[in-house]
Amino acid sequence: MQSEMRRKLLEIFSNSTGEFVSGQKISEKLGCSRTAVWKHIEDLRKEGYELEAVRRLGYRITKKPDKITGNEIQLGLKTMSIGRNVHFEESVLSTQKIAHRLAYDGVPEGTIVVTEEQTAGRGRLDRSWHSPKQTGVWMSLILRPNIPPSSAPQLTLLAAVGVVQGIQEITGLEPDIKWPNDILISGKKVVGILTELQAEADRINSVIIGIGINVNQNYFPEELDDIATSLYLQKGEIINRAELIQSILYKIEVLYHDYLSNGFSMVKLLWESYAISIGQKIVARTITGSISGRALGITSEGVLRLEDETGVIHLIHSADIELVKNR
Ligand code: BTX
Repeated sequence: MQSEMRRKLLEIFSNSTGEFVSGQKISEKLGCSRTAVWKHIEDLRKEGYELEAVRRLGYRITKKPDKITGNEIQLGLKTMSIGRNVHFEESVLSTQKIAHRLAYDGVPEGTIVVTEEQTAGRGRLDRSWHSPKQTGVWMSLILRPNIPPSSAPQLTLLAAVGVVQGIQEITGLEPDIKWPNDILISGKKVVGILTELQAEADRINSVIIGIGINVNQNYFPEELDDIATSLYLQKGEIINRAELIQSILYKIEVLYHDYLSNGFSMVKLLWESYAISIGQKIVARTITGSISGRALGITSEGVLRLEDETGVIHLIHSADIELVKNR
């Protein structure tokens, strides 16, 4: 089916919010014959949509396929700018790489890069991010805030809050955040966030926020088995990834608008309410060594404050955090 026809047809169903739409109405809106409508409906079925057809009432979609191409993300998306421009590819090395190129080329703020599979997904410090086919959300979001580069870590925390809120809304699960960028459920990592900058000394050109969510995996490779989990494994149900992306993008947009108008305080409050490391004994492993102590909270820049055993307060900009279990 022509992609324009397909988009229009899906839009008609999306606007009818689950009610039947008559064949007559569809043929008028698409400007084609009833026979052509029937053919388009059959094409949707072939693509994995389930449709109910009732004489005199018409058609309605009863189940959408679990796809995350641009159309599926945009139909039903409530945002104004975030996710309005979608760059989708079936398989990529890393969505970050593509987003860097697009950001450099000047795409609008809010553009997202989404894929079904990454063959060289990246974590922080050149670590790899396991991104198997059709099971996760692997996406990069391009923002262009007018803030100094030193404030960019705040956006990692903002994205983490948005992702937690989206997961809560769609699944009812209650994830925790571990500073700065891990989202955990039952102590296992379900989301990783990687924030990268294109910036000059005192000015940000763009912030590229990479978000990796384990959604429908039912197993992990041995090396990740102890530390990783998916929403499916936690909830026991397949989760619709397009709806999850829509919810997360909306939450991020609301937070981002508030952040640009009123500053970091709202995000900070929300972030602290989801954070598990605050108030606890932790070990922070930085590239220069390890520091153990109690996590006091984050600064207004999003930097972690850690008090060691001698009472000295350290500001941690980047580290891996391990929670120390109370004996
Ligand atoms: P991180 O450095 O905090 O985490 C990477 C570590 O997490 C790995 O060394 C491994 O131990 C573990 N890990 C790898 N894959 C997974 C997984 N699927 N689930 C749980 N644990 C895993 C976190 O970095 C930042 C990840 C960002 C990923 C997104 S996906 C879209 C975008 N494109 C891209 O290449 N990266 C980002």
